[in-house]
Amino acid sequence: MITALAGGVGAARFLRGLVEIIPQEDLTVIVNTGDDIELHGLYISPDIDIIMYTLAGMVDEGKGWGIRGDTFHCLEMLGRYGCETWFNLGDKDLACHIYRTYLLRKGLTLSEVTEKISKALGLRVNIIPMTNQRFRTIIVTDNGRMHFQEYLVKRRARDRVIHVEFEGVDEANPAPGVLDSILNSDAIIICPSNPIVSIGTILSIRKVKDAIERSEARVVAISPIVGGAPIKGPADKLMRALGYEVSAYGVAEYYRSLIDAIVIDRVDESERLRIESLGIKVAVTDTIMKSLQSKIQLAKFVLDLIRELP
Ligand code: FO1
Repeated sequence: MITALAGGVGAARFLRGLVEIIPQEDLTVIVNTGDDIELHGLYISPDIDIIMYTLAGMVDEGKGWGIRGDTFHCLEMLGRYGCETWFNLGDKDLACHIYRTYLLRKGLTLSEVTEKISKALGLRVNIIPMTNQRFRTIIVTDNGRMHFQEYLVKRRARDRVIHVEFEGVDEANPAPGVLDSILNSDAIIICPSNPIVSIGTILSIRKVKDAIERSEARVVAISPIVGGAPIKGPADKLMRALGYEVSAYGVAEYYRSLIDAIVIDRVDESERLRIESLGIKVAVTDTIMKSLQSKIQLAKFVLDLIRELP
């Protein structure tokens, strides 16, 4: 059994390769919900949707989110009614948010809803939100406090980040299945996602971090920072704001108490010795995932590395 900790696009691309080489039933994905947002009366869970759409082969590969070939007629009409349209919700994508919101209002939990939607999309992977409780990532900037999506999408990450807050962290319990999966897995993979706002949110739930520390599973991270910059998204700005070096080394340092090994890109090979000095094994390969072949290759590399770990 394998447990993966995941954010959105980078994680989904890696997992797309992984499900080509292991049975879907053997994989549990614990997904960040700090990015979740309510818009137009609907509950949107972007990272869960990105993972589901990607594994179901429906995602818009170019953007990494949303559904391939989707149209935006509903959003256009919402704009005519004066609603905000900065968050691009496609017509087919909206069906997921409508159904999710309907089920949540009926009293189902986010994990029950996620299971229903992922099964309906034909998936056999166990996709679990990190928590069923309200949890929001708030970015504190020189321009005020704002929801993560407002910082990233509406304001295009242009504000200077001062601090990151996790609203609801003190009350958040892991969703059912999260701790069991961590404690009963042979391996835990930290996907190439934003360390601060995708994986950091999951680890901010004390019981989750404790379970990973206690687990006998081998823990491997894949660096989302390549050549000193994130493959996608604002990880550089957030890492810098929190005092981490924007490098594969900075990622290793962030995960230091949890991981046995880290996979870094060939361009970062020169960081090997510094990372090894933290007591972390380093494995070097190509980590940029453009084609399905490259995703499978990276997944195989990670599985081989896990097998080699003591
Ligand atoms: N990202 C954008 O950059 N612009 C968007 O308009 C946008 C809309 C969107 C709609 C549904 C969805 O599931 C994801 C969407 N994303 C959009 C991606 C999302 O903001 C982030 O990439 C994740 O939250 C970070 O993992």
